[in-house]
Amino acid sequence: MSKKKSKHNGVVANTKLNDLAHVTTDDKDAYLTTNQGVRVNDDQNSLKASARGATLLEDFILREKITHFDHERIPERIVHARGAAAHGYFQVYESMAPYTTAKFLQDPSVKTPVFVRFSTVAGSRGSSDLARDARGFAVKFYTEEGNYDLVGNNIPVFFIQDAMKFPDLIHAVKPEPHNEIPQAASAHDTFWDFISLVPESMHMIMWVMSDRAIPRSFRMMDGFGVHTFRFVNAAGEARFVKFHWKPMLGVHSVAWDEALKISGHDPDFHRRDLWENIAQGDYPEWELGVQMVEEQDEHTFDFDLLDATKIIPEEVVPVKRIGRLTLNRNPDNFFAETEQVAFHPGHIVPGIDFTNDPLLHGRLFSYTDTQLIRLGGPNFHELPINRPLAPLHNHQRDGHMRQTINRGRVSYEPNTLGGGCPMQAGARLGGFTSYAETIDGQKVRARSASFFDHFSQATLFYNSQSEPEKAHIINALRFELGKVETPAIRERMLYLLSQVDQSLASHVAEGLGIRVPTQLDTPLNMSVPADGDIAQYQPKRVKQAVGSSPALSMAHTRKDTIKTRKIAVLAANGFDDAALAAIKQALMQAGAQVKVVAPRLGVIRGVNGAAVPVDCSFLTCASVLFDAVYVPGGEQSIAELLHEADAIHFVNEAYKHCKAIAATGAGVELLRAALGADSIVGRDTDGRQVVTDEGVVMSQEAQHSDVAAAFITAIAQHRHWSREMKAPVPA
Ligand code: HDE
Repeated sequence: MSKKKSKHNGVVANTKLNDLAHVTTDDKDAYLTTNQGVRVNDDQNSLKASARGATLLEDFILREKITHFDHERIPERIVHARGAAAHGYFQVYESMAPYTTAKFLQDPSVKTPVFVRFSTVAGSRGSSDLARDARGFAVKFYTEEGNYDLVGNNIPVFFIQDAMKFPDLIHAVKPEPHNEIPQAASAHDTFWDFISLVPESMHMIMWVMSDRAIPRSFRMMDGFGVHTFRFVNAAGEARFVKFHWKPMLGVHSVAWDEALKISGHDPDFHRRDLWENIAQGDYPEWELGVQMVEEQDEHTFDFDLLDATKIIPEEVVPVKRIGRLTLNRNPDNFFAETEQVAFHPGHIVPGIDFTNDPLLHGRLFSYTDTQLIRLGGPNFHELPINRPLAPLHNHQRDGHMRQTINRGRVSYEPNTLGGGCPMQAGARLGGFTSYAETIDGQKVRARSASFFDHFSQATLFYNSQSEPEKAHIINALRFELGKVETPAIRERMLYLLSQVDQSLASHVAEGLGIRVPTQLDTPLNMSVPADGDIAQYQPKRVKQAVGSSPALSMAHTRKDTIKTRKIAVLAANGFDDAALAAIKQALMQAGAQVKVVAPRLGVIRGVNGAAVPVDCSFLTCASVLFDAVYVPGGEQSIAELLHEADAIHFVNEAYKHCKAIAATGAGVELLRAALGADSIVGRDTDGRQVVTDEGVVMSQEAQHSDVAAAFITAIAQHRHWSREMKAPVPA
């Protein structure tokens, strides 16, 4: 284990990578051996009694190889099975000493190594990245004081308030047990049956039915610690804290139709996007933000800080940005690192502490328990990816796959034979000391009355969305409930939605072809103890401090960069190479990635003779894998593309998904063929000017110097959702 420190007495950026290097191997110039190191002479044939004879049990090489193969799999995570991860580092902007003693939050010159895993929740390991789902955002900080895990999601609230309901929630959302259908989807009866009976889920439902649940990229989504934690400073003063990760590229999502198609064209879309961008040096970055609340203000909110179905609106308590996370290295081995990494919200360091959130407390039990079955025993912390960089000394011994060789006869405390070692460390020596919170109460199975406002923040979320975002939520609910086969579940859900927003419920009902019920036969909340007071468990609205929170809408996210955006160029032989070169240069200068899509693979030649390699053909990629499309002119190229149904479909589909589209010279003809004369194309009257409208940029001039800038502005908007309000595009 490396103890290397920088001159600032901090952990240097790559300390964890140095640590992993000790166990990382490659096979360059090596001979094939068994696991015992014996060189293998024939890896093609098993040992037989004559060439056509029976295989001999004696063949220890065959037996070892097949036995190891038979045991290659471990149970996938029960939730968050599908994921991708990367290494990087975290750096604080300025000392957080006034608020916390956590060492990795003190010195801006210290780069703390991290390993970050993103995931979907419901699907199996091999499911599509683009499922409608929350995304896990789990960060392991290898700090000087031990590992700190911030195991969050890209949604700031959760479905349920108490850990007791977690297995029920997950059983409901997972594929149904009789036929294991559907994979990685909440659009089925058992999920909505459960949700319709658990109104505390309504706030989270608004988020997962919004486009937040279909991110454009892991690199373009928020992260949240969800629970309220505590910061504790050197004076022992505590403050409540909520954690936020804010992506430097803004928060962006794809369209639902697009998500469905990406799942077919590239189910590894998010995984690939993360991998490729890190590999090419476009390192994803997030800022860590904190919302801090003084202890004495605990009860000043219109919700309970311990209730994981609530946010603190940013307009009420601003987010202070305190540091930056950079992911700059892909793992070497998916299984050893991404699959075996074991996160745990209970992995905290001095200066950070828990609150009494009952969901968090269940998690504090669950994560070690799950590793025991997944990773096979109590020594999972010794796996290289899980090992802290901080030195580790205790009297825990033995167990499956123990790696450490502990010297000496002492494995107990107190002892004299070992000189009393390892010694307890007082708080001043960095020993973890729990915050001395006063707890005085009766032992009860109950839920606090302060947890029963189930709808106000769902309404706040809905009210804070732009019109296109609201339309997407309505469509998502129409889709999900449309897949539900039991009419009573649909009706119940509509009633619940009417408690969030009447017009939302009516719009969804219209799509389902039924009415919103005006009352229910049973109480709203059916999650009630057998002898509980049903009335006490029913939702109660509390007046909110804000009616709308702009921070909740992706419409207000960062829209001033096209860095790492993927732009497709549609071209064939005879394309206008000068026009392409100019636009490509401008796009790449702004940080975008440009790919040439053509009828066939190989090389295409421009009118001026330039030879351009084709990145993919219409068969091997699709518009849904790109952020924008450019069609350069060139009569011959456009003539060929006009006969290529896939080229027309490409433009059409990009338009349908509200992406930026540019065309120059004869390229405008392809737009006309795809979008029709009634579209913006028809408005290009004199042909010389640059026409831009809702993200479509074109000029009939072969090269117009204003096209690139207008196109870049259009791409930076991410999507031009206003197009959806017009005639639907059949793509
Ligand atoms: Fe988890 N969760 N969870 N969870 N969770 C797991 O631990 C659990 C919850 C989250 O990339 C499991 O190692 C319970 C909230 C992430 O490896 C398991 C409850 C949030 C990951 C588990 C929750 C999360 C997990 C499965 C309710 C957002 C993936 C595999 C009491 C703040 C971490 C594993 C990774 C994984 C239990 C609720 C986030 C079974 C019991 C709320 C990001 O232990």
